[in-house]
Amino acid sequence: MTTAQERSYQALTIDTVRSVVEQLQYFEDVKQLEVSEIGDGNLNYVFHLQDPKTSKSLIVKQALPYAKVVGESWPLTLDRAKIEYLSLQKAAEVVPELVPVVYDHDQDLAYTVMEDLSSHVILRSGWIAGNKYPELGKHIGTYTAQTLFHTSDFYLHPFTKKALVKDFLNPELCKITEDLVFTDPFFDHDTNEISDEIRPFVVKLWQDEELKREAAKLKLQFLTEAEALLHGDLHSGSIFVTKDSTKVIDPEFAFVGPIGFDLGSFLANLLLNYLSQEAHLQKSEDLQAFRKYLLDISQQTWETFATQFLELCKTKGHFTFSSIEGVAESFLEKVWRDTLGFAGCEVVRRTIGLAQVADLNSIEDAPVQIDLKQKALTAGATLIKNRGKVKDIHAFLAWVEESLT
Ligand code: SR1
Ligand code: MG
Repeated sequence: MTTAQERSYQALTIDTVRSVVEQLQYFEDVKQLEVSEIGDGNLNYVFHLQDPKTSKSLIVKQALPYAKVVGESWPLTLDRAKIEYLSLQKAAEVVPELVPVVYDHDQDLAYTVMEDLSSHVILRSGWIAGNKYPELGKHIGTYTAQTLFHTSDFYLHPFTKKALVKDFLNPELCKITEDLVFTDPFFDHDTNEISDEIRPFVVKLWQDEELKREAAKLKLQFLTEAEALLHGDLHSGSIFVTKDSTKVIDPEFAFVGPIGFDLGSFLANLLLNYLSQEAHLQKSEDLQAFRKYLLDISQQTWETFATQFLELCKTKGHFTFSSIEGVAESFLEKVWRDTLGFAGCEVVRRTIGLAQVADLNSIEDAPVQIDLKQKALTAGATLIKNRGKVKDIHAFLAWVEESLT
């Protein structure tokens, strides 16, 4: 069925995209703009517009009515553009320095005009190249603590919270996650991409009843726990960085869900990079130093998140029980457990599922790639099954050093 919104929708082109920025009066003459389509994600068009005289530039991101990664055979709601726009607005209320500036949004054409972040690089590419971003842990810890606390029941009036849940219902994009993260990788599903060499290893995972039981519990949590407004897809491809700046982009999967999902997605993609560095960094001292950096980032992320979230609960919380010793603390223990479990699911799906990661797939030495994928799968399964046993960030760091180094 075609919705009214889809009837007035047209995909923008290199030529027509100029007209959508004209009314902003940001550029002197839109006819002079140099325009290119630079989208390399799975779902959208991303146009880069630049005035060659002044070097002023903007990004126009437009949702397509299907998933670009698969093609027109996979229709996908345009509502995600509005969800992304609203989510960026919400994040800008509490962490404006950690998200791109948004200039305009059109619901019918499903585009958003935003700050050009070409001075930054995508974190995944930066990490694969072995570059360090020292502020990243503090930034992602702050981003998660501030966005998640301020949209949780610890802060919001129950009526406001329910309205938030309603405003951010995102059933189609949630279904993608429910399938691609929490279901398909645990079964012999045709969305998976599994080479013949690792298939026998994966078949053993599919026979692991305990793994499936625990993955099912995590999927049920994702389906039912409306704890806070999540980014919903916080992997290293959704983060732009420089040495001292971090910008979180692409919250089109935003919805009100379990807090550990955002932290778990970030941690999982960090772990995948940690593993892959065995192939990317040749010198053992470089490898050791980079892995130490990644562990420091994971520690700083969790500690910044937990410290700020707890402090906010005690000082700004409207939840009647917040001041009772142990209430916020035990909630954070639950979030930690969930973080590990969700990280495990993300590691598994990024290794054998539909949307895999360049960290592993760019490794040219096939036997090394196969070995690292098997290590990743073992690590993911361990996190899912043992999430209740890895008590804190220190135990997690010790486990990574012992099992993945
Ligand atoms: C069909 S979309 C595949 C993946 O790309 C997005 O970035 C999400 O991670 C999704 O799971
Ligand atoms: Mg994305």
